[in-house]
Amino acid sequence: MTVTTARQALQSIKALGAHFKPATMNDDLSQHFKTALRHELSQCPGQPSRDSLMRAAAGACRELLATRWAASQAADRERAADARRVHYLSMEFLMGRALGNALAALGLDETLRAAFAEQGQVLPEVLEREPDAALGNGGLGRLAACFLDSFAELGLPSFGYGLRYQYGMFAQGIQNGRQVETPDDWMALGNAWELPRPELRYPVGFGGHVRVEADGSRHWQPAERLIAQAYDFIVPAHHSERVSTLRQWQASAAAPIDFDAFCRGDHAGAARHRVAAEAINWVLYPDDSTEAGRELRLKQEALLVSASLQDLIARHLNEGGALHQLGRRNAIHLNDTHPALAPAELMRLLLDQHGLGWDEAWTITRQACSYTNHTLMPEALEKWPLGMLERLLPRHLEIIFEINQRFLDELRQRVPGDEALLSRVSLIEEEGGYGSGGERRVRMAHLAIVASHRVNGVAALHSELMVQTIFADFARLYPERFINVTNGVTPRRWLQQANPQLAGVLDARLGQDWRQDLSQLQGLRALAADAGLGAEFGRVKRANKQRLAALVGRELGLAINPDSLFDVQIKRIHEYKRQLLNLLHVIARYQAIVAQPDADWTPRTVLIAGKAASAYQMAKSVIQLAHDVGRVVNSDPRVGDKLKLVFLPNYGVSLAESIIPAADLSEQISTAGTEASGTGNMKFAMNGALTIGTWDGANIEMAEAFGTENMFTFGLRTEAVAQIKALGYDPRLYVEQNRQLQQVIDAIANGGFSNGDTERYRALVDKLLGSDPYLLMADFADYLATQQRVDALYRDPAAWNQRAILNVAGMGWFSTDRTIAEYVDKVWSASTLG
Ligand code: 26V
Repeated sequence: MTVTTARQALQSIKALGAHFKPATMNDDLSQHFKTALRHELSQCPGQPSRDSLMRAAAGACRELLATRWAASQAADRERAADARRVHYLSMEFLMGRALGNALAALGLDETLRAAFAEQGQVLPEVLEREPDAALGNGGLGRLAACFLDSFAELGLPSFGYGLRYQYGMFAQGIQNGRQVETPDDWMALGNAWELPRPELRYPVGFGGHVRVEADGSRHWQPAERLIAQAYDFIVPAHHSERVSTLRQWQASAAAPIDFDAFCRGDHAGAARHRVAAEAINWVLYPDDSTEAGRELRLKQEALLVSASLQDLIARHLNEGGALHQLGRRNAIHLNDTHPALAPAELMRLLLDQHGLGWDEAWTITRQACSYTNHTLMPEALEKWPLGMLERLLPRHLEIIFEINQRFLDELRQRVPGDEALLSRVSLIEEEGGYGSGGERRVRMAHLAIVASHRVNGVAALHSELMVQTIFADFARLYPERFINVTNGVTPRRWLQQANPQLAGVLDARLGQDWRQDLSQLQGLRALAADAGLGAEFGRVKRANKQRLAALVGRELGLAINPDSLFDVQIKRIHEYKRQLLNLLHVIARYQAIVAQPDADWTPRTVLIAGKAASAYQMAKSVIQLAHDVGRVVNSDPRVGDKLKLVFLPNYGVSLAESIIPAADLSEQISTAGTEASGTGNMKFAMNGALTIGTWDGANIEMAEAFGTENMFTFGLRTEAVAQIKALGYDPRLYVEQNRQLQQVIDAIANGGFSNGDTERYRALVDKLLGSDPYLLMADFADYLATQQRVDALYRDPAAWNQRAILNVAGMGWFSTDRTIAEYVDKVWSASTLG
């Protein structure tokens, strides 16, 4: 590895010419706050509500940060010639709340704590009034948000580019144990963190045809023209006055209302095209398993890409950059394939609008572009039907065909006679591919790879599997293109803000610099056996658990015991993540307790939270089973405190911030080889939870960092999974040989948790006994045995706390500051271009 600490990270980034000025922290927030509060109160006089205080505080921070933001932009402009700017294109940024982060960044939380106290309010309750900006589905979106924090912190000249969704991730309600989805109207009361930029507007076209001019040049005549306008979401640094930008696009129709239709009284008809344009920004797609809305999704992707690239080119030219330098001065990063139309759009802009020739345009494109893959699941690899592209983006399709033809021609020279290879790597999938419905489709990942100078996976194992499986042909052809950059999380949000008490303990032992240089956590290693520190860890955990228990009481009316072991699994509900394996363990434990109520049980509270994609029936069935099992277990008088199962609804960033610091045990139990990285695993370990996990994703690197003996690992490893499948896996054999497993499955199948209804879980049980593609049956026995080792260690608090300290001590590597420094080193700096 080339970069080991945040200090080195800073060096790399300074080499890019970043502007980095330490914060002075003397801005007069109180003055801004008082003015903003006066405005709030002029509208609703009397004692200010928590909402008014929250808005006044956000307004005040915004004033201060907007000034810093302007200075950051000016500094980057001055350095444009020697600082390569990074443009991070992502359909998702899962930002969560911003006020607590802004106050921490400005170093003014105490000032506001006092100001709120004057109004009879406490800070955390005011902060809770802010809705989450939930503009992402899960890990990929949250990673992008952590990246923005590190961009600011490290002073990296950069833009995040996304869409300004009106409704973010759906709100999850539970009715009769089932998930119900409702729109998340997160901006209903405004959004203090965005600065509208009416002067930054770009045209974006759809449909129409391509006109061929007399000189052979080609020009697209779109049938529909939209305008994309910028809204800048501001992201503050914590140890400097830098403010980074997330630029989000809002679509509207270029044409005004149809006046004739309006005058005829056809008001809806007069505005139909406007509604269609605005629909692009309505929702974040929560679903990767339905056909519905695919066309709208493609329009979203095209709008993001087109507006962002026009903005980039305009800035480059305004700053005096020459076109041929565009790729050297600007990095364009594709966060998965969702923005993978970018190379086609960049080629179009360079060829058709700026008059470059193909070769020059292609050199620039390949210099600029890089791509991160976030999943090996074949069903998540985007492929767009040719018919749809032809209809909406005819010029882009032509360009994709030409990229493909030149790429395949080059290959024919390099590897003559291998037609099978050509058809495997072609950007165009012929009819008959998985889920194609008999249509030809563009493989977006192939486009991203061919157009990028670097392609990376997000954890060591994932990057290895990526080049051995889905991208094996490309990796053989272009080995130097494929690298690993292991994910991280921002310690500012996930340690400092989420767990202020633990942060205090770290400050007392290590000083405060770990916030900027997380590798300093390793200083805890020498203190792991210090009984005093162990006791402090224990006290902090106990207090966090008490707060979470109070939240569970408030939200669900359920009493949980803060002295029980808090065993937590929070993440999107997906079969490969195996929440069902967790439930099988809960059922087995329940049955064992009922059989022997007087045995010496280690009390446990199992907490699960997560959303299921709205069309993903199997995931929804798992949520229902969690509720059914919870109802039975939690109300059984023979069980009492020995076991509780809690499903916390409406999982999101803010809920994670409450849950993670309170966890004793972190469940990271995906089938080996399926979880690309995981980042929740990192947040838990950083907060002193121990992990029960498979040898998968970043679990592996975490175990290596803090010692495999300090993680509860279990289950088949990747090679064993492949082997067992190759030999013909039969889940029934495992069930027949394991009486406990047999009883668990029987109880579900026989309606033991569904009031005798044997239909409810038939599909779920059939799948477990039939194909069981994620090998729950094969891993069950080892999982249960490992859970017993967890119980045993938990009964020895000193030993448990010592391990918790060692876990935290080993997490220094997993900061996004280190991740971003690696991207700069290996992907984004001009030196990677050769
Ligand atoms: C695909 C689609 C398809 C269209 C509809 C919306 C949608 C949304 C997301 C996806 C792909 C999601 C891939 C993803 O989130 N991967 C996660 O990335 C994390 C950050 O690298 C990583 O820690 C997780 O292991 C990985 O599952």
